[in-house]
Amino acid sequence: MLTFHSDKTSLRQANTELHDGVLVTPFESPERVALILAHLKRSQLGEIRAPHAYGLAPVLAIHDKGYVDFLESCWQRWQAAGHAGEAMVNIWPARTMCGDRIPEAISGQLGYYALAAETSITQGTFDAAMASKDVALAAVSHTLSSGKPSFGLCRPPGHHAASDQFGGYCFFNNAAIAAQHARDAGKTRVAILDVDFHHGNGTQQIFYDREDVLFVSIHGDPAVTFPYYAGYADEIGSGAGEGFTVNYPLPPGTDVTTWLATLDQAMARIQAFDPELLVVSLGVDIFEGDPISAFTFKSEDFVTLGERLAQLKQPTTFLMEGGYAVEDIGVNVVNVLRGFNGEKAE
Ligand code: OKP
Ligand code: ZN
Repeated sequence: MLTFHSDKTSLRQANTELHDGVLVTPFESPERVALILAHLKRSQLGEIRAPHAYGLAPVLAIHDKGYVDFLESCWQRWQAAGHAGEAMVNIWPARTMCGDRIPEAISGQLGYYALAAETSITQGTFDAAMASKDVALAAVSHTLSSGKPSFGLCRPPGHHAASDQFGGYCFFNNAAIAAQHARDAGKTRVAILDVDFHHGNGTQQIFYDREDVLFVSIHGDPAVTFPYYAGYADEIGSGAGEGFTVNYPLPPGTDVTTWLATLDQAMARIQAFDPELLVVSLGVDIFEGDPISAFTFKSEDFVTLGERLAQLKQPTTFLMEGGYAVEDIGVNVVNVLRGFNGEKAE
């Protein structure tokens, strides 16, 4: 399977994440990509290619222009305002305020454009996000032109990024940008299956009222886990999009048998939709050893996941989302891709 990767994804080198009330080194680190790449090479999964630059047009097909301008200028403006640390949010347009005004000051704009506080913005964040969506676009373009599967080693991840909000380590919604690219290339129906432990609230929001992009997600129950305010089973889409958002929240600690039985339901829904392309938001944070998640996949279970997904017999693009157990991240990702290819675990 062809992998797409860009060295520029390592330009995101944030030092701080607000976690459990402490500023820690971010879980979403550049090492994640390095370790996946090393393992892809070791297991000879196939060629690794760099994407070309697709520019901002495919981003603006999904994201608000004011939001993109904000991301591009945020770090400069934060520094110009004389703030000492990395750019991070500490005030929001909360439910009890009007909320629709965009303030002038960078601190106020951060609250307008942020959906969570853990994710800081710093030098290189925008460039890495641009590289990440280029990886997604190159991967999906390869699948579109060849019908063959591909893997986009995106970083930063994308599925929490909404049309005009960043957070949960995400800035541009890579899966949404790729799906829209496929629509613009003439594919009528695109399915996005999100298997990351966390609900892809951004992807859901972007396509909530659309019937041409099916969004199906299996994730930790938002009643007790991030992102808390989206991913409930009764969120099914709206207007023309009603029935084209499908959420399977599962309790923390859910075993692999239950998870795979849920995948069967998700796949039945995808089959009924009859897509022309499948985009998999591939988070391997469903692994038992993940430091911030609570499902129980073992490394060999990722092979089973890949095998099951191959049964959909769709042109498929895998895009990297989460996964923070760095020692195991390479084997877990490669196992999904091997399973999909009909190969055994190592
Ligand atoms: C990004 B992706 C854990 C809080 C969670 C943010 C999680 C972002 C996950 N104590 N904070 O979906 O893997
Ligand atoms: Zn996740």
